[in-house]
Amino acid sequence: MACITEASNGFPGANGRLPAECATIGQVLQDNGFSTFWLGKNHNVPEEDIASGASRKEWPLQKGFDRFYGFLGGETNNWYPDLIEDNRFIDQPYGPEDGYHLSKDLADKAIGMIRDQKASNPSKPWFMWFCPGANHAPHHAPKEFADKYKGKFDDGYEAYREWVLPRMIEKGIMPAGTQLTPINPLPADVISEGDSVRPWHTLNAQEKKLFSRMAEVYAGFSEYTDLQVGRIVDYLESTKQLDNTIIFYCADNGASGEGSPNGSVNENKFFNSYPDELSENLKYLDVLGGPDTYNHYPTGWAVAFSTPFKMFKRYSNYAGGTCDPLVIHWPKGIKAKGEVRHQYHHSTDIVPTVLEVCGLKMPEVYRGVKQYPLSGVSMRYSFDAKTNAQTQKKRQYYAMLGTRGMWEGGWKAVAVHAPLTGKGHFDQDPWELYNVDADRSESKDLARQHPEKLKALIKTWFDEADKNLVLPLDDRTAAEILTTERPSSEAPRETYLYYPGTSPVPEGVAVNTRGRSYKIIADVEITDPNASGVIFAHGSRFGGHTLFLKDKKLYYVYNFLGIKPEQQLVSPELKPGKYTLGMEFTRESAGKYHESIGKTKLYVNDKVVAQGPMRTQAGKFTLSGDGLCIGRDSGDNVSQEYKAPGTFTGGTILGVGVSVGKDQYLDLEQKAAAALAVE
Ligand SMILES: [Ca+2]
Repeated sequence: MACITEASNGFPGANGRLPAECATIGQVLQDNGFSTFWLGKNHNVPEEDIASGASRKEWPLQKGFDRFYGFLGGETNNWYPDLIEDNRFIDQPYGPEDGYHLSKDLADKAIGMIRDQKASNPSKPWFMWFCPGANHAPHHAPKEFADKYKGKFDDGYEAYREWVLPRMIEKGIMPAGTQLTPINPLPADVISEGDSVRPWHTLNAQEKKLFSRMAEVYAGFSEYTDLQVGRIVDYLESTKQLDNTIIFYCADNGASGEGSPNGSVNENKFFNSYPDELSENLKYLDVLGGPDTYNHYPTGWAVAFSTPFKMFKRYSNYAGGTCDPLVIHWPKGIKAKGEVRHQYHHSTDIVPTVLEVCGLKMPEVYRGVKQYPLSGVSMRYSFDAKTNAQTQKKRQYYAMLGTRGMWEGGWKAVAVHAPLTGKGHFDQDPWELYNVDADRSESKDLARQHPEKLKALIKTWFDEADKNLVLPLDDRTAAEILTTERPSSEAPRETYLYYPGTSPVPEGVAVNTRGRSYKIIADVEITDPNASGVIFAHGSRFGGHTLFLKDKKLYYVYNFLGIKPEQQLVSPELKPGKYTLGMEFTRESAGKYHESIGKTKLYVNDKVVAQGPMRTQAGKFTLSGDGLCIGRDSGDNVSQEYKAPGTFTGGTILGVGVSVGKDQYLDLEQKAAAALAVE
């Protein structure tokens, strides 16, 4: 788990699976009589296992959790989430038009799980890991929550940093004397352009308006989710459980720079290495944060919301990428109220704290396998410690996507390297040195003054990297990592057959049409002259493709990263009867951003009924959710010509073949018909 499961590279520390040497906190607590609940994000399942028909081995219920309600993967649409309940995919209980938002649904289900437990097993203690989609992208907030922050960010991100740091110092969150760091701290030959910040004064009026709104939406998303968490706390209080419940409240993600210098209304462009355009983004100003956008603010806000530190998420070397506030609340066990603790700690220290508080030890052997020792230390001592007391943590390494850092005894070494650059040359990276006990924001590089200290810390980094299976380092670009083919229990095939009535097939295991020619062939019987609906669909309004009947005509729509207009081919009217309906995309060249450029033909039986130029995406349609469906379009709809789920009616779909092989369409038509006939 050196990185996200999608970036697994096969080396022992990065194969995207929890090793048998690492029992989870769920397994340890479950074995000790706790009920265990997990809600929200679980990004620990390998992509090939995120499918209805796939192995459940790495799913939360097999990892020590009695219940699960949430999504598998890095993020999901908060209006149209990709939901799993326990061990199966489910459709969302109601839609955004009826007030759905994932944060709210998760809070409802969290309360429901505790109630269920109290009804049947009231004597058992419980453990809950609650991880909403917030504040990860996409930044989705009910409009009235975003509107509460109208005008609050109009002065820009530099002004926000200057405003917020004195407030942090005044509240004791940051030590007095903490310095602001530059908004673009890395040299031009290190940083990738997409991670740089455009100074506010260089923006035009429209950009300022759009960027401010993006921050308002983010703030609204945060407050809305906080309110939902508050409902769980209220429930605990009203049922007299709050006093003896220990709550760790923390942002798991931190401020993220995935929005690029201009922000995005469709973050999927970032994952396709396709640039955002201001004129395109401005069209969405009034609906930002709603179901029409898959939005992310620009890098300037990521820096501002990481004040006073340098950089943001993905930069494991600087505190802007790693440091988060953590609140621990436990009325019965902590005498202090509303106090601040400055002891350095790391997320690896939470499990040891939970175990100590519960009077438990990590087992040395679990299910016959000798366990790796826990890498963290308990924070229990800090509950009664003085604000500035010495930390009991000795050292902590950092590594992510080629970036790395080493904290030890109040000092920190930082390799000057940016993630996802594909630059490599790790052995030539300069290192910086900070005395973070005296300089929390890592503002004064002391590498020249203390070369021996720096050398020792770099050596410690290599010791820790060795011990924790960190090597080899990997700084390939997002597009390179995400589109790398990985070993799979199902080898890639030339032809994929899909059927109606199944769960959506997630993109990680579905046919890969990226960067190549492909054909879709459906065997359909139309019985009603007004038959309509989706035959084949994959993706959402932010990118995807779909074959459907509407107004008696066959449509093929390729939605390129949500950029309007949709690319459409439409047939003449069809009468009832048996048909082979399909399309063929022939890739001719690569565009500037590696998108495929080519031509598409629409077929009714063996006749071309429409054709035209088309471009297709270089990267995936979604990071998670909105899988491939037959007979409907799950989650969010790919085309605005219909509304999800767009269920097919007025006929029968026997099956749909998708081919990425070299066969001619007409040969394939016969082959697919033969294959489907025997299913
Ligand atoms: Ca969909």
